[in-house]
Amino acid sequence: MAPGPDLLLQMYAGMLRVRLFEERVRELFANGRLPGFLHTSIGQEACAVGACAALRADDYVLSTHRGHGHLIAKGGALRGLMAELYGKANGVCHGKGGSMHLADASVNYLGANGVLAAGCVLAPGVGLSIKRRGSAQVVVTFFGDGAANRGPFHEGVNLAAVWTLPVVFFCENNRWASSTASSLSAAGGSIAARAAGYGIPGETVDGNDVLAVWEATTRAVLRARRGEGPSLIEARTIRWVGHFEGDAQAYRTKAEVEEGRRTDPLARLGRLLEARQLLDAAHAGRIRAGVVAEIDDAVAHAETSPLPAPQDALADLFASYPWSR
Ligand SMILES: Cc1ncc(C[n+]2csc(CCOP(=O)(O)OP(=O)(O)O)c2C)c(N)n1
Repeated sequence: MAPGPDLLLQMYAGMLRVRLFEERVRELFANGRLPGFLHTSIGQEACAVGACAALRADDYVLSTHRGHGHLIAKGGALRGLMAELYGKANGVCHGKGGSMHLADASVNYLGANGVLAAGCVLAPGVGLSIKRRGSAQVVVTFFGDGAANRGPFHEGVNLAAVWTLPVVFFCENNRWASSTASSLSAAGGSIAARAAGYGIPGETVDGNDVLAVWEATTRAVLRARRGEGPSLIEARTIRWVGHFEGDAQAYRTKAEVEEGRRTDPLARLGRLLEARQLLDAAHAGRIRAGVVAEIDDAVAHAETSPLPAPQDALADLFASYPWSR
């Protein structure tokens, strides 16, 4: 099982899109253009992109407080996402969700979530819906290593296993839950190993290797589509930036961030593509220019978009049914 040239290039462009989007968002936030609170996933792009590349368009994703990359990787348009971060009326949630409560039903992105591990208990519900409709869809729920220490993680995995639901539990282990080291808070030394307690497959992968992430997720997705139930993936990665924008990161060493940069998932895939003669500097430059133009367009669109009207404050509080595929 190996991705072909088109998929490799697609993953490269996808990681670059997430990276450059989030770098721009950090800049905009620092310049006071974006309201609210912001968590970015710079350094962790291989997780979102590798996992989502293993999905079909009609599969579902549940995300976290660090969810911009998951939405971009699931195919979300940058205009709607950026406008949402600006709190503007034509954002994906009409400016009422913001960074931590994004949702975009047009790409079956069922939502970022400010409540840690909430996606782990929402996912069995999505999985049950898939199963009852007799569809071959799958849901991937992303969560952090910190979230894996909360009760909802265990409840969700247990229920999905008992009911043989098509769920992929995808843990992005970036070593930290805010300022608490995973090594001090997660018993057993391995989150993937917790799968054994529920009788499902658990796998640890290098979360900075997009191919490894894609392969592990593809295995889990195929198993789910065959009706064999859930899997747990633990992708080990490194976030290069603070837990939130403005975090002084006094709890960790510079060496860790340097390690992250040395294992940069984007540069790593770039080297592989070059070695296979699928990418050269000119081609990489064109991909980058295309992504930058897309981000410039999203910023211009967001800047010129209106704020939500006060009289619409109570609109969209409840979803109409059926609201998605
Ligand atoms: C139920 C709950 N408890 C506490 C918090 C506060 N909080 C926000 S992010 C975070 C750390 C999350 O760590 P992890 O799950 O590893 O994800 P990461 O931030 O590393 O992506 C905490 C404790 C919360 N949002 N929800």
